[in-house]
Amino acid sequence: MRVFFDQRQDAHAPARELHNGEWMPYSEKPSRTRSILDRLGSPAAVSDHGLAPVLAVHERAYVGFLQSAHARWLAAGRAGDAIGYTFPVVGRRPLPLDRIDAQLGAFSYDAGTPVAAGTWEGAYWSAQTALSALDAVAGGDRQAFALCRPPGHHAGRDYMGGYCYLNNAAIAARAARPLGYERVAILDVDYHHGNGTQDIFLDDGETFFCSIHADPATDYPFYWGHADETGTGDGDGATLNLPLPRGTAGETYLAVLDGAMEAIARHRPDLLVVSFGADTHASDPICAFDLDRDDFRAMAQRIAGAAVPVLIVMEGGYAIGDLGLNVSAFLSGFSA
Ligand code: Q9C
Ligand code: ZN
Repeated sequence: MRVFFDQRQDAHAPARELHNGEWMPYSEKPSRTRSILDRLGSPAAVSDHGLAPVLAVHERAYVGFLQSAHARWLAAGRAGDAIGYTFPVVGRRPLPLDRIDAQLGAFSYDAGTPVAAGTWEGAYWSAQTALSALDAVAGGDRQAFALCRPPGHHAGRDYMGGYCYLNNAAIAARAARPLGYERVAILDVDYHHGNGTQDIFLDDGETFFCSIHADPATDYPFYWGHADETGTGDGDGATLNLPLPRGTAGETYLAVLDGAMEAIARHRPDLLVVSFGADTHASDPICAFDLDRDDFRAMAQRIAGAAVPVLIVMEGGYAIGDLGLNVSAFLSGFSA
């Protein structure tokens, strides 16, 4: 399976995040991609698809904010990474405020997602990586792996959060339609619920979104991912959330995945996009499932059983020492 990655993605390197009330080193580090590439070998080249596929998912004002936020943070006399502290999510009037702090709040929902000097460059190339892997699938590859970093599944049309800025999986899923894929399914197997992806496709009946994740009653992002969120309008029934308790191990997880694959099959997709997070592994430092590498391989075998082309998009996974082994175990299941 071809692996897509562009070195410019690693321009994104925030220093720290607010975690459990304390400043901690940022978990979503450039060394994540190095750990993975050490195991997977040289990546295929990423090509530039421009901004149009990004703007098919994200609001122009939000994209402009991402492009300019760090420069405007410095212009306001600040140092380091730009980070908000006021989040107008309740009521959220569309006030066109220019103040950098107001915009950092308006375009995000958490304090764990700073805008660093290289964030736009990294996020832009991460999205281009997903689009390039999509081209490989459209060109006949059975599967392709987009080594996206920064990840994307927590980012919505006009917001960042959870280490995510541009929603790479959503951008690829939207770009797939003009390539002839009418019915797309997105399976999100990151430890955390893919709230951004869910929001983007919530009222879209052609795109089926299914997520298996830690119960948001106990885990981030808390306010999305509950089992009663099933889609709205035309998308009624095209969202399926399968929350699981902390400590879930392989047997339970794989049985739930079987159910997810049956639901996906009922949608009759001609393309499956997998948002893959390795943060379900038992060794992940910030997550609490109990999967091992054999479980990762078994997951991929079940997904491959869908007999549709699969675009795999990297999301989370923070056990940096093991990350390359964990990701390559997952990918190996597609050829087993
Ligand atoms: N530092 C992904 O796995 N952590 N995102 C909340 C604040 C947020 C994880 C504590 C976890 C986001 C792509
Ligand atoms: Zn995650």
